[in-house]
Amino acid sequence: MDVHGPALFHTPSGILEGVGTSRSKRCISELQGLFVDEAARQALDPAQVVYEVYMHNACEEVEGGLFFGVSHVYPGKVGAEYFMTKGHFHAKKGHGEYYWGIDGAGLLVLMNEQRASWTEPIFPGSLHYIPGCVAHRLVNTGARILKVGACWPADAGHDYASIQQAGFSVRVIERDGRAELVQAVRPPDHC
Ligand code: S6P
Ligand code: ZN
Repeated sequence: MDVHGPALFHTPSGILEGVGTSRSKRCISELQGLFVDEAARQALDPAQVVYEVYMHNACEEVEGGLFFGVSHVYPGKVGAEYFMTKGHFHAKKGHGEYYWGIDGAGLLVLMNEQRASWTEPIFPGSLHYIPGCVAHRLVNTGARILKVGACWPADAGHDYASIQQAGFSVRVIERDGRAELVQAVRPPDHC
């Protein structure tokens, strides 16, 4: 890949455009098994966007390279569970990542290989270092689109299968108008 000239990173819109950039989206229809309430998911508009990812790929998936992206997680819920990303470990487990909050409010859910989970609040200006061997997922607990920047090693890859098989050990739900962390009662995610 041969990318010349600067791309554009608009803030606070979180939109990337120009050379080397791309955009992908995940709709409700693609996320079977991700949320605990499958019946509630099926009752939603299949075309509802749950999240989009803007990417800047200036290199191949090579050791020493870097990828840059901005995730936009839409506000909404499936049943009581907030819209979220699939979440993943990196395929090269030891590779870490930086996230930073651009707009909106949410939680970064983290889980190590022993399935211990913890969260960090995301807000404009928040900075998050995700160590290697730690799965990560974005959850939008606010009323605006949650926009989060990310930079990670280009050869990190994504291990979605581990999350599909065992899920995260916690879920984020709304209870009495507030975000609450609950132990996952039905681990396997199947999206
Ligand atoms: C990539 C980075 C993000 C996510 C994005 C979507 O390593 O962590 O760009 O890809 O937030 O989440 P997911 O879990 O569907 O890849
Ligand atoms: Zn990642």
